[in-house]
Amino acid sequence: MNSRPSCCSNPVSVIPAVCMLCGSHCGINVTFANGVPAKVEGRADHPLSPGYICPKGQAIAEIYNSKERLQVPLQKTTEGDWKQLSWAEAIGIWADRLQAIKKQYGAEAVAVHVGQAGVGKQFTSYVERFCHVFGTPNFSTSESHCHQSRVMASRMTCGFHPQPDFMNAGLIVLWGRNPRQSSPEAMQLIKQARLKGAKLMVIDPRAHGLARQADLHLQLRPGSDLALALGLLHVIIKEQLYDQDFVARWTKGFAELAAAVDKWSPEKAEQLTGVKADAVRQAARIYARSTPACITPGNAVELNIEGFQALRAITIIQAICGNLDIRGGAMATRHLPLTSLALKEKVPVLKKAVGQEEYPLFFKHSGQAQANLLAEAILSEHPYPIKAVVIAGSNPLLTWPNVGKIKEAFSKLELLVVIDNFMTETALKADMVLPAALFLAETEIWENSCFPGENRVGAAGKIVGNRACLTNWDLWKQLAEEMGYKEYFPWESEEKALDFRLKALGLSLSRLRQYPEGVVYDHWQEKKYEKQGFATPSGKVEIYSEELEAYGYSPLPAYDENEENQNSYPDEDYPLLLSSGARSMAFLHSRYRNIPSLRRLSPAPWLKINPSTAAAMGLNDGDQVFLESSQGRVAVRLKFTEELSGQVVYLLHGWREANVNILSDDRLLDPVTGFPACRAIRINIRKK
Ligand SMILES: Nc1nc2c(c(=O)[nH]1)N[C@H]1C(S)=C(S)[C@@H](COP(=O)(O)OP(=O)(O)OC[C@H]3O[C@@H](n4cnc5c(=O)[nH]c(N)nc54)[C@H](O)[C@@H]3O)O[C@H]1N2
Ligand SMILES: Nc1nc2c(c(=O)[nH]1)N[C@H]1C(S)=C(S)[C@@H](COP(=O)(O)OP(=O)(O)OC[C@H]3O[C@@H](n4cnc5c(=O)[nH]c(N)nc54)[C@H](O)[C@@H]3O)O[C@H]1N2
Ligand code: SF4
Ligand SMILES: [Mo]
Repeated sequence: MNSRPSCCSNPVSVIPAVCMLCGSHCGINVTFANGVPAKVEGRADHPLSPGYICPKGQAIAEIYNSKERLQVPLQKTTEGDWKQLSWAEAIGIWADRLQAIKKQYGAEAVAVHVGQAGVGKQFTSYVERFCHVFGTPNFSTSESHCHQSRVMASRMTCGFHPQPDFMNAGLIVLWGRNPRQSSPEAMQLIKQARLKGAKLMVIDPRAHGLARQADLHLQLRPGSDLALALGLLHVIIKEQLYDQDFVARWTKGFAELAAAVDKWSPEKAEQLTGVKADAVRQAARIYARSTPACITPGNAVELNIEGFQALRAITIIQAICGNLDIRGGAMATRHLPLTSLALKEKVPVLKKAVGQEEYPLFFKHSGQAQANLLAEAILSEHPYPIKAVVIAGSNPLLTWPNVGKIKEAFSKLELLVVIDNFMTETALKADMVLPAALFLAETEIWENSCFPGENRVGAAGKIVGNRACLTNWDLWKQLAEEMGYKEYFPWESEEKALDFRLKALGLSLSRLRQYPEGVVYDHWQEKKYEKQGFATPSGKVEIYSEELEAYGYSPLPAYDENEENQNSYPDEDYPLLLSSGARSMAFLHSRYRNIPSLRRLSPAPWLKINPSTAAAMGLNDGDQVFLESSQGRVAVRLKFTEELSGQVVYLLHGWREANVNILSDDRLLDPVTGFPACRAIRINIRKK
C-alpha cells in the first residue's frame, strides 16, 4: 500500500487507501487531480470490501475540498470575533492557559473529551497519555454513551464481549441494531448468511426495510428491551428450551433467575413492550431451537435507562441456550492487544474522575470520566471546580443529553478549546478552535473482523500532505512538548508511536503496509471455556453477579419498577415517545449536513409519525410543529410513515435546525453506566 504523498508529480493519479470515516474501513481509490483529491471510489480489488463504498466515502473529496473546512487556528476576541493564530502562537496560548488553570485549581480542573472521531483510532490513547502526564483524571471518550455498556454487561456476565458469527449462524437477531445504515461490513456478512439460509429476527420499534424482510419482527416500545428479554427468558426457562448441560456446568445463579422471571409471563411482557404475548413465545422458541444463533445488540439498547441490565439479560439468553463461543454464535475473540500508552502509575492521579463516585463500575471498566456528568460538575463545582474543557472530535452541543445545560456549563468555563475539521455548534462557543487534519493526511491502524474467526489489523497511510492542519497526533505532541512533557512523548512521528503500540503483536507499520487485507492477529477457537473457564470471578457465566450486588445494584437483570423507569412511559402531559439516533447512511452523527452531496440525500430534519397518530391529534403530513419535553422545545416538520406505530415518533439526532438533545434529560442515566436515555424521550407535539 502506498504510504507517502506521491500524488503531486502527475496531474492525475490514483492512490489506494482505506476509508477511516467509520468502522467499516472500506478500501478506496483516491483520484488526485493537480495534487488534490478529486474523486473517491470503492476499490474493486480490495479483499475486505470489494468495490463497496457508501455515500460518505464517495464524498471524501468534497469533504476534503470543502471551503468550510478549518485551515487555521482561531482565537475568540473579547468582541466575539475570530482572530487567526500561527500554530506556534496557538500551541503556546493553549499550554499557558492549561498550566495557569492547573496552578490555580489543580490538574483535575481540566477535562478532555475525545469523541466519535477518535473511536477505533490510536491517537485517542495518545490523548489519554497526555491527561495522565498532566495529572487530570478527567479524560472521557464516546465510551460515555457508546459501546462500553455492551462491553461491561457481557464481560461481567461471561467474561468476554461477544462477536457475532453471522456467516455460520442458523439465526441472526438484530436487537436494536440496523447494520444496513450503520455497519456496511456487517451487512455484507448478513446478506451472505441469509443466502446460505440463516433466518433473521429484528427487534426494533421501526418497521424499517430490513425489519420488513425479517422472518420475525418484534416491534417493541422504545426502551422496553429489558422487559422483552425477561419475557423471553420466562418462556425459555418454563418450556425448558435451554441447554441443560451447559446451564448445570457453566452457570451461576440459574435457579435465582428462574425464580425471578417466573412473574415475567409473555402477557406481562406484552403490557410493557407492546409486543403480542404470542410473538414473545414464538421468538423464544425460534431462538432456542435455531442453534447456532447469534444476537447482536446495538447502540439503541444501551441508550436507555435499563440498558445495562437489558444487555446482561441478552447475554444470559445467549448463554443458557448454549450459544456462547460456538461457531455461528457469540464468539469470544481477542481484543487487539497493543502495547499500552497508559502512564497512570508513573503520574498518580490524586482526585477522583467526574462520575467515578456515581458510576464506580463504569470507571472500573473504562478508567474514564463519565462525560454525561460534566455539565453538572461544571455548574455545581462538585466534586471540585472544572475550569477548562478540551473537546477533540466531538460536538457535544448536538450529541450530549440536555444541550441547554451543556451550553450554560460551557459558558461558565475559563477555557473551552475545540479541535475539529469544521466550525461546529460546539466550536462556535469555544475560546480557541484548532483545525485537525483529515484522515487522508494521517497514519492510523484499523481492525476488521470480516472473515469469521479471523480478526485483522491493518495500516491506513497518509496519502496527502498536511496543508495547514496538524494531525491529531502532532497537535497533542506539540502541546506536550510546549508544556515540558517531551520525555513522555519520545516518538518523533505518529508512525513511530504506532510502531511502539504494535510491538506487543510483533508487528510494525511497514509490515502492515504490505498487506491491504491486514494481518490476522487472532484465530478464533471454539469453546475455550472448556479448558480455561469463563473470565469471571467464579469462572462461570454469572447470571447472578455478586460484584453487582456488592456495588448495590441488582445481581440479576431485574426490572426496576421505580419512578425513574416510569419516565420512559408516556403520560398525560407527554403522551408520545420520541426515539432518536437510528443511523442515517448520509451522516455520521452531527457530521456532514454541510456537504452538499450528502445533504441532498437527507435535506432536512423530519419528525416521523404514524398517520393515524397524527390524525388523532389533528395534524397533517408536512405540518410544522413544536416538540416539547420536560427539558425544552424544538421546531420541526412532520413526515408520515407506516414504519412507526402508536405513540412512537422518531427524529434523527445531529441536526442544528432541530436538535433532539435539547429534549433529552441528563438526569435520566442508566444507574450502572451513566449512559443517557435518549432512545425513549417523553414528549408532546403542538402545531406551530
Ligand atoms: N439523541 C441521541 N444522541 C446521541 C446518540 C443517539 O443515538 N441519539 N448517539 C450517541 C453516540 S452512540 C455517539 S458515538 C455520539 C457521537 O457524538 P460525537 O462524539 O459528538 O460525534 P460527531 O457528531 O460525529 O462529532 C465528531 C466531530 O469530530 C470532527 N472530526 C472528524 N474527524 C476528526 C479528526 O480526525 N479529528 C478531530 N479533532 N475532529 C474530527 C467532526 O467534524 C465532528 O464535528 O452521539 C451520541 N448522541
Ligand atoms: N451511517 C452511519 N453509520 C454509523 C454511525 C452514524 O452516525 N452514521 N454511527 C456509528 C456509531 S458511533 C454507532 S454507536 C453505531 C450504532 O448503530 P446501531 O447499533 O445499528 O444503532 P442505531 O442505528 O442507532 O439503531 C439501530 C436500531 O435500533 C432501533 N431502536 C431505537 N430505539 C430502540 C429501542 O429502545 N430498542 C430497540 N430494540 N431498538 C431501538 C432503531 O429504530 C434502529 O433501527 O453506528 C455506527 N455507524
Ligand atoms: S461505510 Fe462509508 S464511511 Fe464507512 S468506511 Fe465504508 S466508505 Fe467509509
Ligand atoms: Mo456510537
